[in-house]
Amino acid sequence: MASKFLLFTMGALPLAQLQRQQFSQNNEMAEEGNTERQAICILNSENGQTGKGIVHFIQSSLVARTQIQGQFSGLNPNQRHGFHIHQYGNLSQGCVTAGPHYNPLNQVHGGPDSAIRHVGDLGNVQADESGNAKVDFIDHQVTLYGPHSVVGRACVLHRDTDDLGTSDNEESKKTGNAGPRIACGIIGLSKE
Ligand SMILES: [Cu+2]
Ligand SMILES: [Zn+2]
Repeated sequence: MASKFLLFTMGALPLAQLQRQQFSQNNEMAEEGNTERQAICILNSENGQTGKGIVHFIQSSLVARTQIQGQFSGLNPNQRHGFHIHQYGNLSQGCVTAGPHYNPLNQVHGGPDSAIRHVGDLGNVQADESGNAKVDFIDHQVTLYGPHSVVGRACVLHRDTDDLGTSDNEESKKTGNAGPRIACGIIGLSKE
């Protein structure tokens, strides 16, 4: 009797349709952000440079802020280096093809704590006397979910210090005068 009943209900709602419904429900749950997402960016040195690093992005849900943890080496000792998310995950010509700072809201350049900033503006990493640096902070604009997700874009480390948009020149409002790109990598989904 049970199998006859099942056949009857399946006849009323074809199996393919049932599977489609299940699939879209699963997708919606993922888009609602009920599950944690993590991403990783492995920054390799540009030609002739020594800086490199690994950065982890951790976001427990769509509405949570993103934790960003990174380790860098081969930097200029005791110097701050600009660090950003750039628009494209295209490193075919090196870091230059990553394009400009990721800026989906069409704002001017700032720092991570600025009210007005590019989404990709993550400030600077401070190198110690050995040229190593660590960062561990929560960012309020970077997300791994939805249309402004940074997954598939690039993280870029610069030779110079990002002035966070505070200098009195045009470039400050675009790039923070962080200078050439010394290392970069593509942000990809990861598990841990
Ligand atoms: Cu940059
Ligand atoms: Zn910027």
